[in-house]
Amino acid sequence: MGRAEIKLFQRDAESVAEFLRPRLTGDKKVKIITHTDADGISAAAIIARCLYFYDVPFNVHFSRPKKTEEIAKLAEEDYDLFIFLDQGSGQVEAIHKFILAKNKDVVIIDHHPGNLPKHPNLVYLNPHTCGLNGAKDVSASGGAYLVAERLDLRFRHLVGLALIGAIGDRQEFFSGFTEVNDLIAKRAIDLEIVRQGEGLRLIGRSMTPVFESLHKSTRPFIVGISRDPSACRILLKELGISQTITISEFHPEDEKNLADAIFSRVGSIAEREEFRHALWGTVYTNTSDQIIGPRDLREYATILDACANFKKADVALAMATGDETFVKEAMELLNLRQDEMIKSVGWLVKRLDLLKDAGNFRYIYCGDEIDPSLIGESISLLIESGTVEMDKPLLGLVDTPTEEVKISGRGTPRLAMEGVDIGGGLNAASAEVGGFGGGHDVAAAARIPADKMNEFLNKLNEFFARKKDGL
Ligand SMILES: [Mn+2]
Repeated sequence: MGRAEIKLFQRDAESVAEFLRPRLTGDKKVKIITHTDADGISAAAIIARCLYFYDVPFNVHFSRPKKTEEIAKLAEEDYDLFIFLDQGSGQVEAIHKFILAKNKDVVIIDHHPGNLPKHPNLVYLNPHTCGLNGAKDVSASGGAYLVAERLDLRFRHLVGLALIGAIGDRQEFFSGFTEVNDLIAKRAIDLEIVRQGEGLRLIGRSMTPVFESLHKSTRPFIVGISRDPSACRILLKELGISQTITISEFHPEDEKNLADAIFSRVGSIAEREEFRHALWGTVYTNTSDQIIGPRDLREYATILDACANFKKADVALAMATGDETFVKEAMELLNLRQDEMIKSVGWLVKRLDLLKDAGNFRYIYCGDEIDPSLIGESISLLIESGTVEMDKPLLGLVDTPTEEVKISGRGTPRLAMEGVDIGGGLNAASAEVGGFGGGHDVAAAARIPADKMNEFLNKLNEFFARKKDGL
């Protein structure tokens, strides 16, 4: 991978811009269909801001990728142009059958794989058709941004949103961004629209007093600090740091001192790279006043996701399109989300006595202590807390109200490189006990009948053992 693939992707972005230009005259009505997460919201915000600029009437709809019958219904709506963001590649057949067949226009900006046949009324931008990796090299927001930039260089101040979407989709790695994301980040930094630095990566660094950031910290959950207000107070007092300023207002020396104090307080946890990188590393700061809300890009992505989690993606979109009146509500939703997550991950960290080693993976059965909708993220946060060794996959299991057990599995990029495929494992083992599941090599989920838990764990252990032996 490299220059040639990135060039192809940029050429495709130009084709989408060319397709859009004559359709942005204001007499065509546009429907945007996008995903309910930070990437989908950021991508929609970028395109929405272009449409505002050109006075094009439009409507934004948030949903999971649509089923065939839903696309048939969508085609009945009174719009001339349908823009699918962060989805659409997997629905091309239905899009052809129902929307293109009605002589309507379609744009797909997506980073999920799919079979994309050509049609005169369809253009798409997708890293998979350019030899790039859609899971890590670019998100839907990155694609949307490149299209916007080609429409008019004045949209360049939106570049922060491209990176917010990538961060939301966890496309930022210990070593930084890759390929198209890397190109976008470098350009944003060169143009001084985004500033890159090193610092504490705690959520809230640009908007919340440090005391709040610390005692509500889930990324990472800091043993002995998170959920312990008096420990936070003492720590800040010892360092002579005011509780009420934000981390971004710190003297650079204080920021380093606070990090060192935390590292020394957590003892051997400080040696776990998941914890180290979660606490300290690259931070990106938006400097353009065209994007309102938090300046820190990770914080921004977390807020968008928090809104989406409470089914308030419209609040997130309003903020991301520049409506100041929604910032407060978005921040409140972030607060609620953090309360929820810190309760779950706090419980996990406290009950590590329940953690069991199955041989080829570790697991923790939580009964009904953690909500099934939160277990996946909770396990990710448990890993970032540095309290579990990650030389093998980690699974969280919870009871559901429907007499099932939900399983969320998480690995690390290193395990994936060694060939550990959690999605494949959960898929195979759940199928063998009458359940279902799947996902990616580093993150996956499954559901099984409640009485089949032990059988499932044995099957999964065998699956990983077979893979290890190269069978
Ligand atoms: Mn995405």
